[in-house]
Amino acid sequence: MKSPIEPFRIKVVEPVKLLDRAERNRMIREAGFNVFKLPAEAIFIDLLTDSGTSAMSDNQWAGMMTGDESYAGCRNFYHLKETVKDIFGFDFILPTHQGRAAENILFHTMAKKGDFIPSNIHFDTTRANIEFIGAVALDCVIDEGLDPELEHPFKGNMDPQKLEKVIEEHGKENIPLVALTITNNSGGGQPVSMQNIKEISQICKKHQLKLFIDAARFAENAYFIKLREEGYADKTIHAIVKEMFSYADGCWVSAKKDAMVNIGGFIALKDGDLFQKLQNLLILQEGFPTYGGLAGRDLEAVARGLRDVLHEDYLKYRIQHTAYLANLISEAGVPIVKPIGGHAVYIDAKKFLPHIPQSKFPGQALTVAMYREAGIRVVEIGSLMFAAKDPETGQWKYPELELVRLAIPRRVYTSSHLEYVAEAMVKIRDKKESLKGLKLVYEPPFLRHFTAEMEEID
Ligand code: P71
Repeated sequence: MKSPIEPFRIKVVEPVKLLDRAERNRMIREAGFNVFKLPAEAIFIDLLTDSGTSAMSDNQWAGMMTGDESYAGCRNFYHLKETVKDIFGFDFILPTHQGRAAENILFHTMAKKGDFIPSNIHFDTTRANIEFIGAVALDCVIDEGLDPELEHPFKGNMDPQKLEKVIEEHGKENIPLVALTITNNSGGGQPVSMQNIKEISQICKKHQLKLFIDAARFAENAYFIKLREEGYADKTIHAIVKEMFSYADGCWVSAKKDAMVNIGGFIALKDGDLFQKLQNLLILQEGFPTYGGLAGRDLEAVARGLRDVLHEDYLKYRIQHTAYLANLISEAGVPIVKPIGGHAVYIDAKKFLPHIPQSKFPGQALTVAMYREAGIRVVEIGSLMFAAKDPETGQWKYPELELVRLAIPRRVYTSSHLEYVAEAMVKIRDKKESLKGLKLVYEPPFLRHFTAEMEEID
């Protein structure tokens, strides 16, 4: 596969430095073999997340200088409101400082203890916000979406029958809203089809339920619809996005992904009464409704980023860029999740390192090896992140999937950076039997992957 051509040129550069091997060994040891504890300056290529790590365009940076920092009614809010109306079709918008703040406000206002909230797969922060109020987050993705090797064009789809069953079992009065995560991050960045959005929306309408979209990667999803779904090849991304959201009552957005800003988020919706209710909590927790936890300049960068991301040449490059890395890794015989998602490549660590059992964290062993070998930071999405002790038996339960995610920041790394990452993978492949498992020496009570400390097992 040829490397895709970047549809931009580089105007500002940020130096990155590769520490030598001895220093990398020292750094990872001092970090307790936890890459979240590494200082970013010790990293050469950072694929920890695509969230808030993108490069803004000259147009976005120029917009930052037009920030109106008035407490109430700043012009950038009106620009963002108009942009959201034009792209998503929603009349009401509430800015938040990032995605999880939008989730907190939405679920605290709409849901209560004992409620049920179905989604294809809830992202971690969504699930945590739902569980925090005592409600239950239910994943209803199609069965194909749970098999890492199966090829399916829309593995992020929700199973309509699973949704109907949830409604029948728990009662529509206990379901404040149905959610759809596009693209489906926890399922490998897989898209949801237009047909599926439409079908889920029809089920919601039939039961008078509200449908909300977790739209962090809405443009990547729209591009997959254009590529893979019949009838959309000749439509613009703008038209596809408009149609996607026409089936929903609202959405929440972490603008740190497809809106290509370093911080920001929002809720957008149709219903004016619900907007009023959400606004009360927004004022309490985030700020006045025309800035909601952001500076005027940040609002402007979001408004401009939402337009930038609709450019088809950008999206074509974006999806090909991710696929370029995925194909290089896959051709080297390293097992990856298929088909290739929008924002990241996921490696199947259980299959790649069969000599390390899940109790010794094979995903984390590979994560450590990537840093040691080449100064690359990736993230484990496996037993370190998700294994839980059964409260009754005291036995550890390990997740089905043991993945390592290589998330690609937008407009930041060139194809030669990606080739360097793939070369590091090849070197690790050739000595994979020598990779060691790990044991925990410090473990916090929840979200342990962020602060846990480990040691290597000889
Ligand atoms: C990602 C993140 C960011 C992250 C979050 C938690 C731990 C590590 C990294 C954030 C998402 C997301 C979706 C679909 C809502 C949020 C929260 N993803 N929905 O993938 O992917 O947004 O980070 O702005 O609060 O690395 P927020």
